Amino acid sequence: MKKQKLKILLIGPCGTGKTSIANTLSDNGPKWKADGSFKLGPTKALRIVEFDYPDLNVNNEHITAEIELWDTSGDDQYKLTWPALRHETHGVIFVYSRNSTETNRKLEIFYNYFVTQPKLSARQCFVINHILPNNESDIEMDIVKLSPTFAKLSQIKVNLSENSLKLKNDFRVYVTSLLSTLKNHRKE
Ligand SMILES: Nc1nc2c(ncn2[C@@H]2O[C@H](COP(=O)(O)OP(=O)(O)OP(=O)(O)O)[C@@H](O)[C@H]2O)c(=O)[nH]1
Ligand SMILES: [Mg+2]
Repeated sequence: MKKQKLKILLIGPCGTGKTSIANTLSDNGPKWKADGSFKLGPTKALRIVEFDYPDLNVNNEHITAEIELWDTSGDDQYKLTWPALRHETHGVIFVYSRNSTETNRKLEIFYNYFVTQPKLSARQCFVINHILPNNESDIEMDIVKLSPTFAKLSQIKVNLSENSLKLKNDFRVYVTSLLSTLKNHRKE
């Protein structure tokens, strides 16, 4: 069966659950605990999680996707790593948890740097709205819609504590469509 490597970035503001999502998708690494007995710490710059998706049907061709999921930190202090992050990237997944002016501002900066500048297409992107429980101090006063840039991207809303299987299924669909998009790019 044909194999294809895919470098996929997981980017978004700090504390939106990127590491939690990466660990869920790869069935690996520590998970947060619903009873609060374990919390994930902030990612230091980057971790790369590798796993395979065998036997994906991409326009009637069977392909094993060898996925490198780059679980990045949302902290601006690691901006120096950005050129390495976007180098030869096939796909970009944006993660956010609450709609706010600040979230929009950050997502726009990420989109411009990781999608517009390297000329990726909207079809190579995926947006995850990760529902995290708000605590009192966290309640957002300025709930705003995501900017029009994001309206055209494929988007899901997920609550890992209720339905992590949905995340896995939607990710599989995204990977299959990404492989198909890359195949079409090569034909052009
Ligand atoms: N209740 C709940 N908490 C979660 C969930 N996912 C993550 N958390 C907690 O939310 C916090 C942030 O999650 P992370 O996955 O570390 O967030 P991140 O986007 O990787 O953050 P950075 O690495 O700092 O950019 C951690 O304290 C987690 O334990 C979830 O699905 N439900
Ligand atoms: Mg992290």
